[in-house]
Amino acid sequence: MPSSPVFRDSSPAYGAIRRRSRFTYKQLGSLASYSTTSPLRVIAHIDLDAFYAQCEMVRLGTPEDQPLAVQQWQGLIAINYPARTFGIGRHCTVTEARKLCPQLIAQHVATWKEGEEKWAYHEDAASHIGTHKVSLDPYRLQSRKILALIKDFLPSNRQKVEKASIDEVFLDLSGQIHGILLERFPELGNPPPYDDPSENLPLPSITALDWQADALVDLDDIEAEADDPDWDDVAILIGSEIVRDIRAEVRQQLGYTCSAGIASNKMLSKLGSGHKKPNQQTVIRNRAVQHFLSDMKFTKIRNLGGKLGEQVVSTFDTETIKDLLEIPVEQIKLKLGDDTGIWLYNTIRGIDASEVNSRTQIKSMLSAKSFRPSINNVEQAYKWLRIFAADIFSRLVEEGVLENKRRPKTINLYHRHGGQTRSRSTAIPQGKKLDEATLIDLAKSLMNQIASEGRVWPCANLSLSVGGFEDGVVGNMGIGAFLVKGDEAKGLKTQSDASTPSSDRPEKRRRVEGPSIQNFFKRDSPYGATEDNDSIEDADEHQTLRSLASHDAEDSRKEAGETDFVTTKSSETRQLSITDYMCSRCNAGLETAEALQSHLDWHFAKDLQQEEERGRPGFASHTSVPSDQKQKKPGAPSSKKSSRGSNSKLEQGQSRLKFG
Ligand code: TTP
Ligand code: CA
Ligand code: CA
Repeated sequence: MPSSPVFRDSSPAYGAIRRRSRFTYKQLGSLASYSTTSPLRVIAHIDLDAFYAQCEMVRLGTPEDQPLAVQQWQGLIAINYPARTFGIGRHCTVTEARKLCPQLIAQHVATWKEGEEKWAYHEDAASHIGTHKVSLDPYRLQSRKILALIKDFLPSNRQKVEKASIDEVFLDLSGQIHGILLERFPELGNPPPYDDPSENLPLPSITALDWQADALVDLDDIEAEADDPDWDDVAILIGSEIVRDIRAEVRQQLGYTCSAGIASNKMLSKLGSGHKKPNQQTVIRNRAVQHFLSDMKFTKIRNLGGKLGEQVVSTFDTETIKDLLEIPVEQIKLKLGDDTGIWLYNTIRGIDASEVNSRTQIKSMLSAKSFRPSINNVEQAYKWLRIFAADIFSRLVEEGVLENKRRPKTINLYHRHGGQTRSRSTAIPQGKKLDEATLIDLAKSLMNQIASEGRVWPCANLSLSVGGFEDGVVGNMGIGAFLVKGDEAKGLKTQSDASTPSSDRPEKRRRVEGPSIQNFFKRDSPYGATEDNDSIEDADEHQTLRSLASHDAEDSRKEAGETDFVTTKSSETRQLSITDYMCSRCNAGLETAEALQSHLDWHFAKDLQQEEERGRPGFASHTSVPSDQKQKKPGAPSSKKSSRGSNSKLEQGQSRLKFG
């Protein structure tokens, strides 16, 4: 039977069902206020294609079809799509990659050379792992430019943009779409019948939507494709138009291609952006969600890639969403606890009410290096501390430390010797302008304190971090403070709040915890409560672990934005497959024991950093603080020391696990 809209409208049987929208006036209104429960909500996730590789291509003016990979020591950390057609992946060494594709350009990442003041692209960097440290500054810079362009593209009062990692953002387009809907469909502006907002809207006055070249996920019920669209379809279509325009703008202005997902929430949009790559966007309409999810492994969902996902697999003995859908919520709650259970139950049904969080303030910065071979004296350590300080200071300058916009309160040094880790931290003097020399002096003095304990050499890892960021003091802002308007004025309000005596206020205010599921993730993975991780500029309190890390060797991947990252190569004598070593905390697969150790160092340093930021004395789950150090003298630097005993959590990850 033909089912044209005309036919249905004229048929009493259909007409009765379909004359009005499934959505109410009230729900339409909730779109304007970015309500996370609005059924018309539209969220987009944009992820840059082969990001570091594209950065190098743009910088070098490389032709589009030229295979190019970004090299870090002997490994590859980003591979452009032309190079991928040769079978080159992150698992390849440079040598292997060149065999697969002799015309490959392997561009080494920029490095800080021991003793130099600034990072640079050094021709011979790959052979100097001992004296160079990776700099990701060039990529951060591009990342910032892209983010700024995306923001600028959106109406100034509608910029709900969350930076989720160095190469991805979430956009909540709801407010903007609400405006466009009212413009295009003036009938929506009419008052509801009987002035009752719970009345259903009229159906959209169009029957066919033009999705252009978007990858459209099939509907749950294929036959339903012939049905008239409802307002959620129209809203998501407008969302996909906006995203298409943004992508074109990024391409045109800055030369980058990206992929995107458009859906009703963050989880789905993120899955969407990875669905078709490169340079494509995928739309997941509400009516297509079940179909989209049903054949998927739930470990692909953000937050389920790591330890939690593994727990779910072993608890319910399945990897598929389809199987999990059969399990009653009570049973899931029983096994995983109420919060996690409910979260999982909703998630596999495509339900996710998490907010797109547009705060973009950094919470901490970390600069670190794992030494192979280890370093043996304080002079060598100083050389690295100078580089760390320069690295951190250059990022502080970008954060506006010179203008006193924001400044860190504490500095922390983490040191590893053998199985033992030590950390010292101290306050950064607040009275005077913060400069690089001050950071170096503080770092050296922390180093001296650690060294004075004896038995600290050889040292296998040093990490320097600053944290406890505070907004600048209004009184110091000079005349500029009187010449502000709009958003800036709002910013100032925050600053003056922050300058009240309780120095922790801004951080505290942001630390409004969501349900305890958030805490579960915090402990579970370095990527925190979202899939994302080490977002460098967006330190979201809900994702405490996503702070600023500029690691070295294997560690730059942590800025990538993926839960299930693979490590880069660190040694030429690699025999084990990439997943031979698993991190017990986040399930990352590491290829060598050293890489795993570096990775664990990273967790450890991040944990310490967080504890410092929270001002909590304890660190029970990961370290044992010697009793003589538990009592901290007022004003004395805090000190932490731990040894990874057999009962230590970190030790577990060192066991060798075989996965295929
Ligand atoms: P991804 O977004 O995971 O990957 P990608 O942008 O290279 O490729 P895709 O087109 O599939 O999105 O990571 C972003 C950048 O982070 C990547 O270009 C390099 C860096 N990175 C690492 O350094 N190591 C890693 O293991 C991963 C996964 C990423
Ligand atoms: Ca990417
Ligand atoms: Ca990414």
